[in-house]
Amino acid sequence: MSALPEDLQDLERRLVGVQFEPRASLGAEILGRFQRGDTGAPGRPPFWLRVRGLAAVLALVGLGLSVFGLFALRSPALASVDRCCHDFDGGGDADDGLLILSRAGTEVRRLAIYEDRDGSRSFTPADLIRFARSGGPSLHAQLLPGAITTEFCCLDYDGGGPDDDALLVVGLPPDRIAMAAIYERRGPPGLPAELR
Ligand SMILES: [Ca+2]
Ligand SMILES: [Ca+2]
Ligand SMILES: [Ca+2]
Repeated sequence: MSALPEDLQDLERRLVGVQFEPRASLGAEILGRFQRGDTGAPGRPPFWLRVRGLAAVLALVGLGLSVFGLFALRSPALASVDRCCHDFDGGGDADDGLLILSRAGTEVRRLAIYEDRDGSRSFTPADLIRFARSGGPSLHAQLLPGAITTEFCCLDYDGGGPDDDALLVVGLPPDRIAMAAIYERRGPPGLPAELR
């Protein structure tokens, strides 16, 4: 075995004497990375980055749902109208209100007339329904002598926007209503084209 040259022998001794010891702060550094969720695994984004990505996806989904909800709420399919107060029943006091649920500007789904008992000038639980119907116009009481037919014009009763609707009420004073329907007023008073 040939002996190493003098200069290489010195280098060998120094290499043998080298000892690898972790620095005192290494444990804390590793623990810190773990607590931050940084696995350091190659080819995989850090945990916090994945959480951020998930949050972004959820935010986008939420935004989509919100926009959908907004469109659903703003859907022009149905409109509700609450008009108060007039003397619809002929009793003498302007204490009656009209409720209508309709396809905006067209078909009337529900129509009701209430007495605004609490004076709120809107339909509230304290009020009394005097007349209610679903679907098309129909007679709810026999046309007794003394029935009064009154036209109220013109307001936006169907929720279509313009104040172009008339309300026709057959009242039995002082507080009964036999029939109520609305129609679009086109031209001078006369027979309505279509009661709704
Ligand atoms: Ca009344
Ligand atoms: Ca009320
Ligand atoms: Ca209308």
